[in-house]
Amino acid sequence: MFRKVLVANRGEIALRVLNACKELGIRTVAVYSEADRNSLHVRFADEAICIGPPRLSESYLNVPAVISAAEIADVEAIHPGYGLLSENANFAEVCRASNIKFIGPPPEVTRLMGEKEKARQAMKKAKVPILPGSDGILSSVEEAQEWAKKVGFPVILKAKAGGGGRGMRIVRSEDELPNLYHAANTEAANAFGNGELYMEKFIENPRHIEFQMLADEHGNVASLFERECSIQRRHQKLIEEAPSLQVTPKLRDEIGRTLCRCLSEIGYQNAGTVEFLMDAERHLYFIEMNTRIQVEHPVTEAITGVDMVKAQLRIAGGERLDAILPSKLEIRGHAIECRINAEHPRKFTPSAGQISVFNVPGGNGIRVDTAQYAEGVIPPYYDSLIAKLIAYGLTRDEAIAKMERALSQFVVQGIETSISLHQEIFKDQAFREGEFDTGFMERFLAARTEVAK
Ligand code: MV4
Repeated sequence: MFRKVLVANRGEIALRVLNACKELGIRTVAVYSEADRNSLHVRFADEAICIGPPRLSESYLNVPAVISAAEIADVEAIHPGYGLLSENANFAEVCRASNIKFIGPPPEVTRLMGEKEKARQAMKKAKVPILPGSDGILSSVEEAQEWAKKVGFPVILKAKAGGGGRGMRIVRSEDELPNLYHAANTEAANAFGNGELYMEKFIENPRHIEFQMLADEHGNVASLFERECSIQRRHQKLIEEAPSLQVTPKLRDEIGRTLCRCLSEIGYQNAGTVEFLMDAERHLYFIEMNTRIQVEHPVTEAITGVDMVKAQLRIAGGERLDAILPSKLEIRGHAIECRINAEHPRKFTPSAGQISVFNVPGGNGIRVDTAQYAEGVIPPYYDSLIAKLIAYGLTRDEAIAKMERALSQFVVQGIETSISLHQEIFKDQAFREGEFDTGFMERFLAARTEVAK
């Protein structure tokens, strides 16, 4: 196992990774920006190195600064957490060139999955179900029209370099296509420096379901089952749960097996998430793959009992999956996560400042991942996630009851948070019955505005 690891992140995930290192007896090095001097990830690491001013581009995204810190501290590996440098293949290549192990997949695989159309073709080749759509990149509006006729409207244009909802256009009829093609093309060229587009059949209000995978460096791959992530607003997830009520044991097993074969063929390594859309007939279709640990990994940890960050470290250290995982992975119980954000619960405007009161709930079935504390300061430069509240029960109803109890005991004063929004969602009948899709939040917020009038 590694002697010393650098954690190239901040906030709750930096703390989560430090904790996993500690439990494995690995020495830890934190990096931090000038705005994070008093952060818990700095306090709890064995060593901490300031890598620059508050702005992300000058600190946490500054590759030479991060690599210099790793060399000065003489670490053997870097864990990137999520966001920031976690899906940057160039960074993983610089790590490799500097003889530092990047804890994640090889840069070649990260690059393949970053090119969404190539990822789609790779999945198709391995018999993972994909949506009807173009075979490769569209070379002109004319070619787009031909594919749209074949696939049938509505279709969606997506940027090859996109993801997370940027550079997409829904096209509902032939006459709309030329304008929307040019709009998507221009937007993608400006946002990603690459305007190339592909096309898929558009699914109206799908559910968003993702499979958690772990792969070792010896060709072994395991599925840690799915998470349901449809409760989101503007591509920001708010609530995730596992397992999904919509996935039957048969479908779970089929998709899991197919993905294991597929990722083994591709040479995937470490943790990864394969995203699917589910249509009204409950069919799953691959859309993209995330090559990092995700925010919502604790719900999978709760239902499988696997410490996924420890698994990441051990995989990167060369261990085999059969030494890391139980002999038979099984789902036990149900877990739900609420992302607590420092933002106005109705307006969604970010809320920076100093926390005065911070009471974290606990007790049976409750887990809170946070790097915040009373008198801590939320800087205005970074994302608004301040805590993840995870409830676990033997049934979904039990997890809901525990979550509602814990939300009522989570007290944050001094800044605004999304806690009251979560409490309202948990009162919603459709949510409680599991009757929701990716259109849920828009409908929920529209109905709430009506009531407020
Ligand atoms: C789609 C889709 C419907 N049909 N693709 C949005 C983000 C990106 N990861 C993929 N997205 C979508 N792709 C087809 N063919 C609808 C969405 C989508 C969505 C997907 C997952 C979670 C939330 C979403 C919210 C709006 C649209």
